[in-house]
Amino acid sequence: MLKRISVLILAGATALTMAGCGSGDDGSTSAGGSSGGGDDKIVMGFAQVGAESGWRTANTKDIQESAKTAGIELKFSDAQQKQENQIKAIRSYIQQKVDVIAFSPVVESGWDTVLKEAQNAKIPVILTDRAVDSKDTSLYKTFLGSDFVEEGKKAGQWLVEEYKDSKDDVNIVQLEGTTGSAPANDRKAGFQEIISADPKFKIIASQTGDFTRAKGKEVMEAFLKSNPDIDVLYAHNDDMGLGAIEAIEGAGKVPGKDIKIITVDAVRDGMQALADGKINYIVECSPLLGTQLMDLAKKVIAGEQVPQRVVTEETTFTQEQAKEALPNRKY
Ligand code: GYE
Repeated sequence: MLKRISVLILAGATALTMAGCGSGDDGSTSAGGSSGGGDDKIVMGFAQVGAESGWRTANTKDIQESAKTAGIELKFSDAQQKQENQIKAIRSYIQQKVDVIAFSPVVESGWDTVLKEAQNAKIPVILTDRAVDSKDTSLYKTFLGSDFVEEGKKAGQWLVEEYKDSKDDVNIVQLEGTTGSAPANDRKAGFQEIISADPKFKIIASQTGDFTRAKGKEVMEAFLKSNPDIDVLYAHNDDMGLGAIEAIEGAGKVPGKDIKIITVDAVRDGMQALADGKINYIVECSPLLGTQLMDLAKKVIAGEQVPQRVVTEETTFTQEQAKEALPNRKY
């Protein structure tokens, strides 16, 4: 009984804090259950990008599990890689008066209006995984995710090292992520910065594969048809790389040997292909953002100060390292 009372008191305190920070001007909060979770539970609206890759599937699962563990009620939507769907989802979370909105923006641009709407409704927003290019950084509380420029640089550094003794041109094809997305923009820029130090590195073709396996295969088939002499493929994620491997094998070439392959993510299927010698190097990008996201949400709702940027820690994998890491890989 006592326990129940103290839970209620705590819940009351949380509800008050939530009223101040998130649930609008109705001081008593959610008597009618408008936030959907009763008074004692934080309600988070999460607008996910889609289900385009192994990374995304792992990310979604981790967020759902972490919400449960943290005792946060999660309203979840999948935008199928379309910005308009994400905007709709965010508007519906605003209408439902959730306590906090988190989302992983499909593309970088075009968010100011809807973020302003959330701000006017006093609902804090947390960016997860991908960034927005809004000038007004007060539109979101914090941005949790990887440094994609750094990932691109790591990919470039491996390549420079791999070809350090070669004087010949190195013909590179690039499979870009979703056009306009932060990881596509930044992984391209970071890679370019490193390889441009030596003119022998030539990007002979570069096109989006939308972060999917099917598109990666399709675009690689086209690359192979128009470019007989490809030395290296740089794919902005494992899935596009895995699709490209099918195209390369279909063209009678040996992935990892005839064409060297660098990818980003390090999901299980990618790591398996790396261990099997079909990929040469993977730059890790961790999808396990859930626990940190829930912690940040609690802090933001409690009115605590949080850093504007929280960068995920990541590593890289060679073929040998992939063999070692695979048995314990969680996703
Ligand atoms: O690398 C890719 C996914 O935004 C970091 O999106 C994420 C990227 C990830 O589709 O596989």
